[in-house]
Amino acid sequence: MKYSNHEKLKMLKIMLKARLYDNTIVRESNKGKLTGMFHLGNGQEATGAGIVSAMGPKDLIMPGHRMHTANLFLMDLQKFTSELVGTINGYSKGVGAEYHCFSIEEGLFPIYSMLGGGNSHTAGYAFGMKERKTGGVIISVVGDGGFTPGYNYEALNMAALMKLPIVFVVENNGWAVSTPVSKQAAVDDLSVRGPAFGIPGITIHDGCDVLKVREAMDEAIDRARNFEPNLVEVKTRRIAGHYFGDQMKYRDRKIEEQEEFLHGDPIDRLEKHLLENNELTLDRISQIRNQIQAEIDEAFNNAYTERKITGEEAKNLNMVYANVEGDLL
Ligand SMILES: Cc1ncc(C[n+]2csc(CCOP(=O)(O)OP(=O)(O)O)c2C)c(N)n1
Ligand SMILES: [Mg+2]
Repeated sequence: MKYSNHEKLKMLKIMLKARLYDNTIVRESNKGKLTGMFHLGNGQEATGAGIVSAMGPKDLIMPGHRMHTANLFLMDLQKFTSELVGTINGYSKGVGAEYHCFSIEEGLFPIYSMLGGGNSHTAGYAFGMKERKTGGVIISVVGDGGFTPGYNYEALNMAALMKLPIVFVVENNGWAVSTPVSKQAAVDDLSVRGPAFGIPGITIHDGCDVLKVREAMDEAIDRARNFEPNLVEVKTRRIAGHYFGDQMKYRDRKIEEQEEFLHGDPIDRLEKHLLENNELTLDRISQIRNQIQAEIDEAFNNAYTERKITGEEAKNLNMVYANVEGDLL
């Protein structure tokens, strides 16, 4: 087996934490304790877990907006939760919420709202990393929808020309809100766009298999570290709506099931693999789940006792923009 038991357990814990966290967002929203717009990653956890478990200490990621695997693996659980609840103890003092919660120090690059446009920012950052010889790589994730606008291709072109230490990841979950990928692209695999600009592109068709994603990311990150930018498309599935509360009237679940749209649950699949190889027991799984859930509950309960940011404070731009001094490089 390519990965040790320790590494596989790490991937399982990353996926479980994100799943239990997303389920907690649903539970707390239903109770009326949590307000805001949330993008859930249920069913897509293998993408984030395969990526972040492959990252080295000097690497950064710009995650997708529903990739809580990355937030929860790299960031402090309490500060992330405080940010979601909107308290001044959060990463961005409660003004960033889920979408704009970042921490460069911990390896998390901010998501740019104009989806896909972040690829230009990360390419620029990769140029800085190369100039400064940090030895790090940046992993730049967008969804299938985010990868549609043209500015993505300027980033691919510049990365290829300047041989930047960057891995572009497209998390293709089949949907951009209510638009299926077949209405956004005339090709089956979005990875063909890499070679068009002179960088390798691969598609992982079974993106719910975390070990396959991890293997591809190990290779992709190695290449990028040697200044060979490349593109990885992960085909996965969006089980939930675009945002929590989306009724998904535009989807026909029966047709999706008939078309074998469902790849299986990535967490169940890894657990099954570990159980069959006697690398894990059912007791241990439930112990791990209970422990993670207790930590999540504690983080939410603490956040509810913290002071929420006021409307006036949220409008204060000094709380949004950093003071940048000196040479950016
Ligand atoms: C350039 C741009 N167009 C539209 C939007 C509005 N929007 C927010 S999320 C989203 C869907 C993005 O789909 P995708 O990139 O596939 O990510 P997914 O939500 O499926 O994870 C859209 C269209 C946006 N943020 N940026
Ligand atoms: Mg999508």
